[in-house]
Amino acid sequence: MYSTDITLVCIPKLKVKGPLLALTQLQACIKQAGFVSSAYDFNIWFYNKTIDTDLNYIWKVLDNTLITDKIENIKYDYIKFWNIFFDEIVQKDNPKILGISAFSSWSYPGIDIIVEQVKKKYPSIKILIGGPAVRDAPPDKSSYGLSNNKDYFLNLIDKKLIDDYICGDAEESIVEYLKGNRNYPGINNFNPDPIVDQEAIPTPNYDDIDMTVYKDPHYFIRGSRGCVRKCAFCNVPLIWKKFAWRGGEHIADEIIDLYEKHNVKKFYLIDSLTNGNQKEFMNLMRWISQYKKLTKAKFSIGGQFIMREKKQVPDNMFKLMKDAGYSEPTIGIESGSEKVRKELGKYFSNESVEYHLEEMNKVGLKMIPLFFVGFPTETDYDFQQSVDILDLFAKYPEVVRVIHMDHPMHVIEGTPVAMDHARFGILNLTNSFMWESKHSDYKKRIERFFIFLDRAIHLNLYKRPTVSDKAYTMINDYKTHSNLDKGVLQIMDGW
Ligand code: B12
Ligand code: SF4
Repeated sequence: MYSTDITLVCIPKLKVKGPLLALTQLQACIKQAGFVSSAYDFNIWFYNKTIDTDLNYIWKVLDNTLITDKIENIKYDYIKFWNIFFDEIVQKDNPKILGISAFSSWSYPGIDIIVEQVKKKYPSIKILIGGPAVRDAPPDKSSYGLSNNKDYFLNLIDKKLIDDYICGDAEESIVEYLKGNRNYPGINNFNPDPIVDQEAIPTPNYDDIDMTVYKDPHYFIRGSRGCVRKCAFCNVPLIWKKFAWRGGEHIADEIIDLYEKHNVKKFYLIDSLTNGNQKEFMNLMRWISQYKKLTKAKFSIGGQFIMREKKQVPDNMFKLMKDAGYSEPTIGIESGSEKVRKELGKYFSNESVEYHLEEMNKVGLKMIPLFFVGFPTETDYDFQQSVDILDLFAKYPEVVRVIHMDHPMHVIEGTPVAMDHARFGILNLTNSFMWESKHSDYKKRIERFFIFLDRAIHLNLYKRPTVSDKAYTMINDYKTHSNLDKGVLQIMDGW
């Protein structure tokens, strides 16, 4: 009887723009090693089945049913849909192993239900879990109330709800796992080896994926892992100790290969920063723009980009980005204060911000600037500089349509700010959002958050509905304090 060695699935709640890269990337590695595998996106399947039903509310940006204990409210339906989905897979593929991708702690409520169902209905199928959430440091305590992330996976093993887990990038370890090598770094332990040769990883395999079920299909590409900077608030250097990259030509070949096979319209580079290696970034832009010139191919590329000082920027970079279709990079500006930017680990000046806006405007590029308020050293004066710099962005409406800010400063486990409270002046930390410094407490940071965004709304740089549910939680949190600021309350009333 036909049987796959492993069937991979990703689960809600994810965006519905394409399958997680992990599915197609791991598929390619598994198939290259000669094993039989398949991959399915339960997220989009469930979305398409429920979006026109009474359950459509679970997909709203602000709804947290799928990512918290509230999943209990829809457990009956969730189980029903999962069983229809998985029964079909079992009939078709008869998998020996089910591999589930745990994307973040948002995946835990779904995992809890799925593993119980699979173990009940199909006890002979082994369950393997991997993904960015399988780490010793908690990804996001606040969303699931866990104090130790490791325990989540160890408990699942103890309860025999899963058989194994893999921590870290798994392009190599999943193949070793399938070969029966359980002693490989990262398999059932939290000490994976980094993948040094990024170019040895094959092109993602989309053979099993029906991209027509996505409304605005994106194909994800991995150009690099890790980062060249070590910003005090960020966990990327913690997850990937060394920056590892692929050559620009190598990435371009993959993009072109996928484009020619699947007529792709939108690519998204998942790199934490696409221009970490500036030479290879320029090569990538050059190859893609030349290809486009020769073939008249039309596709866009998205991704995250770091700003540098003007003198470090190659002359023709903006033009090449435009020609390559990398037309709206996301850029971490973080603060309007150069002092705070330096303290948090970003070293570009406001002059450089203006230079980027000007040059991008000239060639017709856009950008999505990222900001946050309340870095521990941010004084009232620094905060005012953040509010003021919005005027600069508003001067370039063709470049900046929207700025992005989800929540005030969040002290993530394992990051420099979390490891060295004294250096950053962090006091009385209750949780990642609730702590004090000489310059702010949680209440003040909520005020700054709303004042900043209110100014952005006035300048047509921000639209309320795109914010995550955290902002609304903060309104409730704010109202538990005394001495509330009338102006801020007024802003909140408008939300
Ligand atoms: C793209 C992205 C998103 C997109 C997702 C797009 C989509 N299609 O849904 C969006 C914007 C929606 C998003 C949202 C969030 N994200 Co995000 N995101 C990323 C990003 C930039 C890339 C992910 C990716 O595709 N990587 C490439 C693939 C190949 O790598 P991978 O997914 O890690 O998979 C590898 C391994 O994990 C493993 N693996 C994966 N699945 C499986 C399955 C099995 C069985 C096995 C064995 C192994 C395995 O092997 C893969 C190959 O090496 C990463 C950071 C990064 N640079 O990787 C953050 C990241 C994954 N996100 C993160 C977080 C916290 C979130 C949010 C919770 C943020 C928030 N508060 O809103 C949400 C939660 C979303 C959710 N649904 O759970 C964290 C996760 C941290 C953690 N340890 O949990 C990361 C690492 C960012 C960070 N610096 O902290 N994200
Ligand atoms: S915030 Fe961006 S630039 Fe800074 S360390 Fe994280 S990924 Fe790198």
